[in-house]
Amino acid sequence: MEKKKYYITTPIYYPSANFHIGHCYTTVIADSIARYKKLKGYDVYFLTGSDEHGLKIQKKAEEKGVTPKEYVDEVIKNAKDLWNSLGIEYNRFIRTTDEDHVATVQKIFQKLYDQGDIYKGSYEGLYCTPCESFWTESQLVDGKCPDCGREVEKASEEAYFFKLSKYQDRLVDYIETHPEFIQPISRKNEMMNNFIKPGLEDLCVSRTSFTWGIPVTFDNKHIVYVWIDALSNYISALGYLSNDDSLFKKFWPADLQIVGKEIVRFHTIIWPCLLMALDLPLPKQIFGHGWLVINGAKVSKSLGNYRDPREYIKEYGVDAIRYYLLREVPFGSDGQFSEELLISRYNTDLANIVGNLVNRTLSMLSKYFDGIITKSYVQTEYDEDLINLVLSTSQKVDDYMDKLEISEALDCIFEIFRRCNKYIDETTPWVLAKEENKDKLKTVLYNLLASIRIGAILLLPYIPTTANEILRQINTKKITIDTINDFYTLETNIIINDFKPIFMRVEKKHE
Ligand code: ME8
Repeated sequence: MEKKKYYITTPIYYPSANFHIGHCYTTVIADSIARYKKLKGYDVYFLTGSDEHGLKIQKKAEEKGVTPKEYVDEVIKNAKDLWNSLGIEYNRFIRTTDEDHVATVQKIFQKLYDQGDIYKGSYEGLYCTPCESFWTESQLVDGKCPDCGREVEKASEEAYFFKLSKYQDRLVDYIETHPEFIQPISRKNEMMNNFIKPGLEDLCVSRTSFTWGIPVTFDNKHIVYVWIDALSNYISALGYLSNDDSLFKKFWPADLQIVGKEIVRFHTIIWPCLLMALDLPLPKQIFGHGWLVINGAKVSKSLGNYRDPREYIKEYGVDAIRYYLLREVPFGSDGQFSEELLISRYNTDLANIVGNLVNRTLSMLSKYFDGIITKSYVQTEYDEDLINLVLSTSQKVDDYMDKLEISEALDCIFEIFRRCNKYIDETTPWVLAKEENKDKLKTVLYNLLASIRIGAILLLPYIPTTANEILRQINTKKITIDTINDFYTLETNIIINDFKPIFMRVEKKHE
């Protein structure tokens, strides 16, 4: 039987500066969902990338005395290094400077022009002559240019426009008949009431005032401006309008497109209208998540209020960061990021609950049975409750993941480890050892390891390094999802591998 397919995307981020913890947030979440789907047997395509054109990048490069391409190449090298150290398993990292993307964007622009959805007009805006930039009223700071603080003046330039207004009724109809399209639901209401229903204006899709962009083939003093270039990445990456569009045929429409709440608007208005104009199906869901904030302010490039995420990974380990991003903030809401909270999550959940449990259990097995896993027929009165909880977890995780309640799914898996710690308190293995009650002791240690094995498999999508290390220490070969419905799958007469605590409690290392 052909595997079910799943296509998931993150936004493509601006490489005007190195990626920060906010970019890590979206990407780690998408990666965990992709890994979860793979674990469940789906054929997954996971796309992320970078949005490399535009005046801001052109200016940054000029300031540094390099070409825009040289400038972004450096940032992208760091970004790929960051994704690598965060364990991001993407299928493709698309760059809008990639040749195939450029070619597809040019074909899309041409097609829309040929069919009358793009037309020539003039763009009116507030222009800062020294910066050669157009601004909107709301972008100005104290009525002046937000970049240099100088006066701006009304100006107009020739530009191409996309007929967004033509698709308004179809868009309203689609959103109303597809309640799952924009999630969470609050964002759907906001889009409908604040932006769509008041009326859509045609969108300016080209510029002549700067050059760092994709040239319009039929009028090459124009470059494609922002959204047609950026949004098309989700289909150009799969080979849309190219010689080989097999990936496109297989994976489009996307199952899930994750974006931060500030760009929901572009993804739920411009993007669907563009797809309608291209006569393509719409993605099944756009999910707009909340922001990570530090001391009340959004983590952002322009504020620069953050440290390089690679430093956190070096100090606390990759899974401390992944776990924090996945667990701390309910998906959809805003949430705090701070080193104190990161350390506290690390110590209470990772070190105390999981780390301690695995280490205590393996130490006891090593001490009492030379590290050999065995089983006996003697039972304890606490087994049934433990086993029931462990075996019921996978379904609960699936239910949460279906609703993208990732923090809740993780908490539910941790319930296994918390229950195991309670089981140790209930059965007191050290007392069983003293009483030479070896059969009962075997049962207790087997049940603990069997539960830890299942918990570790369930953890694979979220904190894969830790989950794999636990499975390695136990030395089990039963590590696939189809082995977790039978509690007794854990092998006997195997010797556990060398082990050491997976997490050591940490103190803050940085002011
Ligand atoms: O908007 N909290 O790029 P960008 C959570 N190139 N997520 C955050 C965040 C924060 N504080 N800060 C950033 C762009 N993000 C465009 C997108 S898509 C076709 C084009 C994440 O570099 C979040 O996913 O400004 C947000 O939407 C994205 O980074 C913005 O990245």
